[in-house]
Amino acid sequence: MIELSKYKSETRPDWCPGCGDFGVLNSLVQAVSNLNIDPKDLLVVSGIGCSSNLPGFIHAYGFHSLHGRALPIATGARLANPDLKIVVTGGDGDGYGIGLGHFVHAMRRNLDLTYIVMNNQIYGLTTGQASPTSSKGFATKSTPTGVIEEPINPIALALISGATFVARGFSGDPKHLTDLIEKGITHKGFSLIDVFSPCVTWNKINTYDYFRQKCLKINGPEYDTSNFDQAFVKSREMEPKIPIGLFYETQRPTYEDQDPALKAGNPVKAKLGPPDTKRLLQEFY
Ligand SMILES: Cc1ncc(C[n+]2csc(CCOP(=O)(O)OP(=O)(O)O)c2C)c(N)n1
Ligand code: SF4
Ligand SMILES: [Mg+2]
Repeated sequence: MIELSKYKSETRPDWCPGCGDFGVLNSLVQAVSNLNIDPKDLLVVSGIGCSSNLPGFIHAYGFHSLHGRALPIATGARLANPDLKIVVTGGDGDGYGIGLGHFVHAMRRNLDLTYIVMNNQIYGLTTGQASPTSSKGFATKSTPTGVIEEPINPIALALISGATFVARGFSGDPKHLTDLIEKGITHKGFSLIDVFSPCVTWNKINTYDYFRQKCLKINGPEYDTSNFDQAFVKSREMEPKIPIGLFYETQRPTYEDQDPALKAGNPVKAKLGPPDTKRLLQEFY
């Protein structure tokens, strides 16, 4: 286990006191420490939002990118250096709104990425507009008479899009969340960990108390995490309780395993020098 202090950033989190994202950061740090992942071997990529500020608050490689574009950046990093552990972090607006297309494509490709979405069901950074996971009827700054649309179900969407590890946690239960993050990072392939991470400033409905009463852990011998159909049924449960835990895990080849360009080895470790023009020309004969 690597000491927790090794991941301590010089930048202190600028989140509101009590923000759920603190619990996610702590769980992530605990998970990488438990897994002995040295900061030099870890890259944390994000988009834009309160939650997307996270890479600044952990001592590792970091990339705070553009709104909704964390997954394409992480894809590039993954293909450039398949030896890195890559964790992608962001919010529900970032990943399930503007970045939704990238989310679906990353899952069908089964890139070896761990995607942690701090789902507070609101746009926190921009001061409280409805997000794609805001509940129907929720009155926000942008929906004063209540949200009209049905919310996105990220768990169901991940399952049908080909994610090979699909889980949901709650930032108010850091031990459980740490375990899910550890399993997600260890899993080879695309891992989604959707996390209920309350925004204490702009969402007065989906609070810590609300989730403490509402969440129920998936467990018991009757639940088989390799059973896709059972996971899909579970993903649609919202009443009377919302399941948290590991919904589904399976193995299939990753994009990196199949990419012909990577057969020659890790690109960042390739020898630099003039191109082998003879070999390149031979390809055209
Ligand atoms: C292209 C683009 N569109 C819109 C914005 C404005 N913007 C910044 S963060 C954000 C939403 C943040 O919500 P979420 O991803 O849920 O993160 P949270 O702040 O809730 O953690 C928006 C709309 C932007 N920065 N860039
Ligand atoms: S506005 Fe909400 S999401 Fe943003 S830091 Fe504050 S509590 Fe967290
Ligand atoms: Mg949000």
